[in-house]
Amino acid sequence: MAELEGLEYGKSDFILLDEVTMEHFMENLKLRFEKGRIYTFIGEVVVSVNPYRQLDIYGKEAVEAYRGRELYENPPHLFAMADAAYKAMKMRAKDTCIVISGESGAGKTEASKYIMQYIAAITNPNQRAEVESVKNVLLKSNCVLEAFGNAKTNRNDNSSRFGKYMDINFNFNGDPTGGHINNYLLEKSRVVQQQEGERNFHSFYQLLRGGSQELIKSLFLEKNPALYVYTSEGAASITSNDDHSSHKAVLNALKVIGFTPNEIDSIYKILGTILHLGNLEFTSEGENVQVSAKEAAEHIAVLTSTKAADVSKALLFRTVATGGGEVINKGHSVQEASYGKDAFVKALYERLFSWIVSHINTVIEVKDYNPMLHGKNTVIGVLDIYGFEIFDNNSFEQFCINYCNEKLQQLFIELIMQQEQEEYNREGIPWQQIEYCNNQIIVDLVEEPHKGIISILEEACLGVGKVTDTMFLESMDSKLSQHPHYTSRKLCPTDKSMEYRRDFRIRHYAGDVTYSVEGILDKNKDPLFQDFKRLMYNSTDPVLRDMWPEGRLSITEVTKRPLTAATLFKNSIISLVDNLACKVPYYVRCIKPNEMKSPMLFDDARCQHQVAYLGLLENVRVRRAGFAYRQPYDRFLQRYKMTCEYTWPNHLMESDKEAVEAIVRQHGFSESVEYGHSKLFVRTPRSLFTLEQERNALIPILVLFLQKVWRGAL
Ligand code: AOV
Ligand code: MG
Repeated sequence: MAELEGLEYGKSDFILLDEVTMEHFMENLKLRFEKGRIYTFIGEVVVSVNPYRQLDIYGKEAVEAYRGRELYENPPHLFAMADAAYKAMKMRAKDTCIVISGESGAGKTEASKYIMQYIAAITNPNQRAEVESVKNVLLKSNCVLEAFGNAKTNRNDNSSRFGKYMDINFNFNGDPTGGHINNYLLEKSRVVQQQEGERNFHSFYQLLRGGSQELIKSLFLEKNPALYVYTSEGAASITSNDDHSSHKAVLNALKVIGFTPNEIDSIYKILGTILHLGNLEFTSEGENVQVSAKEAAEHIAVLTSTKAADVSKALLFRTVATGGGEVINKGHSVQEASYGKDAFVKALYERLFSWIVSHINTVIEVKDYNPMLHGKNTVIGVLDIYGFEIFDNNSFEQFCINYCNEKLQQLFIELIMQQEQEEYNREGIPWQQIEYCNNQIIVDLVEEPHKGIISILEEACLGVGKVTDTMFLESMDSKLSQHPHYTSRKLCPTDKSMEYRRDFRIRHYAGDVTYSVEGILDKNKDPLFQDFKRLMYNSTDPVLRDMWPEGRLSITEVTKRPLTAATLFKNSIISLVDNLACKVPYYVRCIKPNEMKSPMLFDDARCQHQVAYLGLLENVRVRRAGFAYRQPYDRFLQRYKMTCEYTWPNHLMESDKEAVEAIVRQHGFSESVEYGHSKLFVRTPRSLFTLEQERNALIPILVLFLQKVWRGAL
């Protein structure tokens, strides 16, 4: 057994605090952070503080120390929790999930990777080739998805700009047999525009800095991100990632996953197309709008396997069906053309990303699984989404991201409370009500049918006539002005035209966020001219064609208006939450220690704010009001029977429960336990530590004794 931590590292479980106050909580959290102990338990929940430096705690030795152990046997660690989730899945055949939450830059994505690495390390001891290959693809998929879905923001150099939920499937042996990735709302507006100091998705810089001369030339590019409109903002900004070496790693990962050389070519051609589109401008001569650089349109045609004339036509004209069924080409204004181009670029990237995810899914999907033959197929799901974020300018994307975090907080509260209550009822132990700060009211503000913000937004987008962003805001003001978590405010005039920039503010569980309504209807409607869809569908590149199936429709058969982006997102998040709610949940609550990405600084106020809104103190209270540890009688007995003369080697009592009572009595901690129907509930883990120590001291004596017995000496 690995050495337990000494007291100089503070309390390894917040349940052991002398008093549950914010002051004591923060003191312990800070002490542990400063001593390099970034993980602390609250029962089974892991609280993690981002160390912003590499710690030597994830290697092979650590894996061995945690493999198959009980949670309290080792210092707190992600591995301890991953092992608990794995054991629950394997031994009890339960689907489990690991939900990682915390604000942007708090360490969620890193945690999810360590958890996956641990699961990969402890499974498939027989090194079966097909299992190894599944594990390899699961691990490599991270690298690819991060390249295409992460970017440097002002809060995090490697910020996830999409939500990811990955199911790993296991067979009855507990070995991974496959998996499935669900991705949620990629922040595609980043492709065409980034805030000051931020970057586009990593994939572009990796290509431009790390791509071979030959590849770059074949895409008609040059190795310099500053030359391209879409990458120039972030060209000079530094990240902790090395774009050059990442390109090689991604290329290798794509190959390992099973993308063919042609498919990999197509991926890079799409990135190249996007960069060329970014540099393309429109000019007008009278009525006539033209593409500024003919060459760019030609390059785009080559890269997308289409004709240059068709590319120009899709960029400059729109095909419309008149009332009489006649089809005409209507020329764009310069503004319409450049708006259309941006929408096309965003769609190209989004579809590329979704196509990559679905391609990975076809490779890792469980094939030929026969439950009659192979036993129950169980799942561990790992959720790593974009964290709560507040920028100087918050828009539609932040609104969606923060709503998603609101939903997960709600799920946490429900499950933690519910789980405890249910277990107490099941075991016949009285339950004591604890007040929790419930954020349901904010969730309702956003998602309630007919009344919530998303419904009002949907209504504004689908309304007849021209509805403006300001009209949407007015509609919200009139419907929500009484809501305690909603405020609308007028800011100062932004320019001489005396137009008012208008915002609304939501009081979120994690803080107040002011959202701008500028462009919000458009982002929600997310329109794209049909002409681009047809252009892509008519490409001779099978990958592109595959991404744009609806381009097959002719102008007169165009489908009815789909649901808007926010409603689609809401539906996907609701089904995600439903899916998580039917699994046994494990939680990692990540905290960001400072805004400077510094390994030294523990910003008390920032940390305390996070502890408060994550509800960690209430979490400790719930666990403490009840019992810190609980174990089925048979398991408890198995482990500690050697420490009691009445139970060693076997007890003669009527039930395991009575035998456990004998152990507890002998060690003098009867006051701190309750006996449930099937489990022993222990109020503080200290009693268990004593038992553990005694057990450890006895093991060598016992081994010696058994050796003598075997040798016939006794
Ligand atoms: P996030 O996933 O929570 O933010 P990350 O997991 O990307 O945050 O962490 C941000 C950065 O902090 C990483 O790139 C590392 O440099 C560092 N870091 C985090 N955890 C560790 C760790 N355990 N050990 C060492 N360094 C770490 V966001 O995706 O923006 O919400 O959307
Ligand atoms: Mg992340």
